[in-house]
Amino acid sequence: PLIVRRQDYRPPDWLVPEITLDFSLDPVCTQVRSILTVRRNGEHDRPLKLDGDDLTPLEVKVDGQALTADQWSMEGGALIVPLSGAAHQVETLVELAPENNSKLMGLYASGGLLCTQCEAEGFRRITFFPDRPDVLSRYSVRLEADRARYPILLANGDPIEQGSLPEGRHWALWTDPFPKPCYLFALVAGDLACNADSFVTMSGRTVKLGIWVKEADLPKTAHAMQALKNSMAWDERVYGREYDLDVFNIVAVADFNFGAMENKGLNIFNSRYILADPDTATDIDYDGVEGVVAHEYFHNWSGNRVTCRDWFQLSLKEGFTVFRDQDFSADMGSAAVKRIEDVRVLRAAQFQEDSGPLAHPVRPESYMEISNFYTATIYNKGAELIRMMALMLGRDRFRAGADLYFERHDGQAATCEDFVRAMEEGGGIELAQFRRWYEQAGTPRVRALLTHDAASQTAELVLEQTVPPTPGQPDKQPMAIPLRISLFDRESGTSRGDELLMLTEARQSFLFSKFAAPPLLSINRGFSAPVVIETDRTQADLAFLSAHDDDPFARYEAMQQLMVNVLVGRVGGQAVDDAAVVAAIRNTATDPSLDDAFIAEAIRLPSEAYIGDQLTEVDPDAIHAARESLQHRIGAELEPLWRDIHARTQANSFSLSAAAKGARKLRNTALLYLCASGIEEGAIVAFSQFSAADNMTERQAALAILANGSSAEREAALDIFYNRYRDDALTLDKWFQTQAFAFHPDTVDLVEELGRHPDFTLSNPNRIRSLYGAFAGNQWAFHHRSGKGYRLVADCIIALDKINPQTAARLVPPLGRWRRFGEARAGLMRAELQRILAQPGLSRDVTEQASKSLD
Ligand code: HT7
Ligand code: ZN
Repeated sequence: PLIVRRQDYRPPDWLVPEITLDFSLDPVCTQVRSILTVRRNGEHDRPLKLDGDDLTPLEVKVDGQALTADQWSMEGGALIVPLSGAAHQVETLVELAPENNSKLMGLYASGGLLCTQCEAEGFRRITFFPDRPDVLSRYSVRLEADRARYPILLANGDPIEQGSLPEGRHWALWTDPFPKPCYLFALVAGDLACNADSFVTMSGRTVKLGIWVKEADLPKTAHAMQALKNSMAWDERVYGREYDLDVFNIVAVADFNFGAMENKGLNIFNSRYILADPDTATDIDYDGVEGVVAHEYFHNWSGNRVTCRDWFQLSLKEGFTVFRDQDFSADMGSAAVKRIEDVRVLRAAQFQEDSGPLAHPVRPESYMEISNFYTATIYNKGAELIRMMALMLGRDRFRAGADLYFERHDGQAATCEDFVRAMEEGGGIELAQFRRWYEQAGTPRVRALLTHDAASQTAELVLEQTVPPTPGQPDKQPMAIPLRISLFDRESGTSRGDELLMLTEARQSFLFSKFAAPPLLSINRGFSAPVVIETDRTQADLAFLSAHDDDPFARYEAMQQLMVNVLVGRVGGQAVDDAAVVAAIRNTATDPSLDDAFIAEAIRLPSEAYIGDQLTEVDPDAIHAARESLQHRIGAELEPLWRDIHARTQANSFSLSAAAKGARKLRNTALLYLCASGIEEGAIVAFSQFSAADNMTERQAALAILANGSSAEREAALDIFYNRYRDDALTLDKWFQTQAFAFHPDTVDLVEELGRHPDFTLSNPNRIRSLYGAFAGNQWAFHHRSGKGYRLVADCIIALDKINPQTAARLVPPLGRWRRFGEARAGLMRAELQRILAQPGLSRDVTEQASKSLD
């Protein structure tokens, strides 16, 4: 398959300033007539090339004249039309069968609706068009459909007119005044109910807001609507960005390849990021709704008004928008806890990616299939790059840089370089070396050694950085790494405050004066840079920081490191004492100055995968055993404390306040430790929380704890849960997911069985992710020494590739981590990758992921 390279970028040969689309909608046969106003771009004699995927032109006209078959040609799905003049009107007609579109790209049917997904290259499955983000057009869209089946007809922009037609059909006309790339095109037709509201913008315009769902789901849309209004106000307050159309619509659909899509004025969402009520959504789900609604809304400026020149610039919109949504969520709740959660996600997904065969820079150099590049590196590491620039600039100068970026590039398709230059010029900073973050893949490692000289009363901090080799990049240059540090006095437990050090060399030394006694180093506070820090701090040092560090992230980090040291030591066969861990947990859990949410984060054990990431070779069984045994010890040693906390955090009524959410988080952690302690009535306590809970956060946590064991309560709870939610797809996903995540010796067999369950289907990506996605993230179960876990996931990839290659390709990376798992497992994993690659007719999506994973 063809490789697309960043270096080969060339401006489009033809521009399309205007497009008129006419849809006659029907699930079996939809007709799409499009009229493109095309304009030659520069001096050349190249023909017009209109991308197409699985399309057959039924008519081709130029300036109103039908072309004969010899006046156009097809080239790999694209329509080639030689044109003589500087500007023409080109008209095509195609037919689509949305009902048969299982790839969920282009126009497809979901739960009785017709809807679209065009990013990255779905528009070419709807009509012939130059499907690239630097071709911006004004859209006028007419939709026609059966009124009884599709009473609501939505498209981008503002509604202009609507009317009735014979034979029970009706039509609606929408126009979007803002030129946009075709990946932002959208339409929805269906029987939908609306949660209608409004927002008055900073200049006094009233915007009509609509969240469109199935009638029965309307009561579950309140949280999303509030999140939307909060996002609109936040973008005005923090970035001075106002919404620009008269309407903003969101539609929730059940079958969706991703989280959501920021189509101009018509966002389309995976229903799991819209629907929430206490009975079915956990606090994490509620936060997900808020974060994704904000993310898609913020794209209106960072992505839509200023879009990407080409897909290598994807992080321009995604990294910046993730940064914006993280900052928004931090403002809406606890900034400290949000930062901890974001770093946990970064480490779990992006650090893993960066250290494996699929590592790539934030601005990649090449791809086979762009859908494979919607990665944690583009999104989450991309957001960290923006965060580092914001830190180096400070709030006001960062805002000046962002203002310049939006003003300078409004209505344009821009590059990452444009963004960095705007930060340099608007913010007054030089970022030459910093640009390496966009170019070099791999997570930098920083070794920090602090020494003290009593005679001169100075402390010297020596920092050494290395950036590991990654595919195609064997040698790396030093990065510009902003590190927030602080030096603590061991006697008083206080520090002189925060300092920002810029590490730019491979090795650099920093001198600090007036330290009569050796201070203690707190480094990468707030996780100021996405790096791995190595220090020689002792367990006593870490325990000290876990009690005294005034930076919440650093305090959390000290706790984590304390635990990691014990676990890694034990996996390596050392008899490491855990007394410091138990004491630090007791200390943290009883510190009245800390809030419940922070305590829950700080006292939680690192995941099995994270422990594996610290080792040169991962032994999933040894890691599982070590972690379980430490969990048991913490549970048993502090059993009365867990009972107290579990009782104290019980609420009388449900609330979504930060305090109530924090209390639930801590209550679930207390239940986990209490059950891990080995008390006889553990399963009964968990079952009673499961039964009495008035909310999904406590119910699912109790179910997950029971699912780890083999009690009678386990079966009872799973049955109750299934029977209660069997008709609610999003909640039934939790039933599959909880079992796939379970630390149970039989998980691998159970997942095999669940794959044959009548409620399991390969046609719904949420269901696939809840079973196979969750299972592949369960290190102990997935890496079952039999290799059965690998076979199950590979079977799923092979079957799914024929239906939905994009979702299939997302299951490949866990198999690609074979280098880290010892010879026996590596051999089994490689064999599955080879089996996948040997399948006839394999998609480009899976081919790219599997072949790179074997390299
Ligand atoms: N910008 C959106 C990306 C997206 C997507 C990409 C590939 C295939 C399907 C997709 N659905 C949505 C999501 C976002 O980042 O906001
Ligand atoms: Zn996005």
